[in-house]
Amino acid sequence: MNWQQSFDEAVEAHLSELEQQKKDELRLAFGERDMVVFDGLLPERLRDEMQEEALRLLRQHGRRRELHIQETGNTPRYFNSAGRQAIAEHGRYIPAFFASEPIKRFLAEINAGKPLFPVPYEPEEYIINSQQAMGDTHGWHWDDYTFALIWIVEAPAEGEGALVEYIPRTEWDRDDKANCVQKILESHETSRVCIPQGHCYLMKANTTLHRISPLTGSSRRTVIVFTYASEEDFQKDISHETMEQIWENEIKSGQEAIAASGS
Ligand SMILES: O=C(O)CCC(=O)C(=O)O
Ligand SMILES: [Fe+2]
Repeated sequence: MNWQQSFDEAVEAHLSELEQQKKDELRLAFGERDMVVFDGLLPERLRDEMQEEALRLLRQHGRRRELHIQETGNTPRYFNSAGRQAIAEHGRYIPAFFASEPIKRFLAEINAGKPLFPVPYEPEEYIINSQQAMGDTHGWHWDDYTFALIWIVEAPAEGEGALVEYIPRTEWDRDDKANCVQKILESHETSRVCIPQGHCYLMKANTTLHRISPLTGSSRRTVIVFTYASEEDFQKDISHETMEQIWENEIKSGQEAIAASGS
């Protein structure tokens, strides 16, 4: 049995023990808010190994990001980050999680039976982000693809900010980049939640305006971001300006590596 098969077998056995009532609750909550927080997605051993892997990859391959993104009204991105390429090369658990069929099937159940697909754009498959300096924040934005599954590896201490703030069922008006975020903030109420370590949340991130508020203390908040596409995403012409700005050098060097290998 190869690594992916043994990972999937352990996940499948674990998820088969989850009660139908729990799954129904998650589906209803996601249907209402396009966002749901839960835990117990992985058996404890895999959860701990994946979290340790994320911290190791962040230590060894993390890079500082400090920029503002024009497409979302100049909102800030201040955090440390390890990208998809480094994770794919040096990680085992995170790539296996992303490719796991039992996990995708489980997420599809939460999504009222509609399937989730791997994104057709490698740099967005999975990323590790970490707010670790005072003021670090992942500013207001929408994602390019429909679904984000975010795994909390380190949660901020209570009262130290770094909350998930979100406004579901909102549209990214790319024809009004300068004001699109501000207009929504002024006309909608913001929900906010602190998500504990080892928990995760599923969000319809392309139609939910969201941010991680500034870290106000000395604790850290570290996450693994997994991105999945909906069937509709494949009918759209999705651009990747935000990712390309945050990951400019890595994406270029990845393309160079592909060009050099002749594929
Ligand atoms: O850190 C989080 O919980 C969200 C990250 C996020 O929104 C993103 O990477 O697009
Ligand atoms: Fe996002």
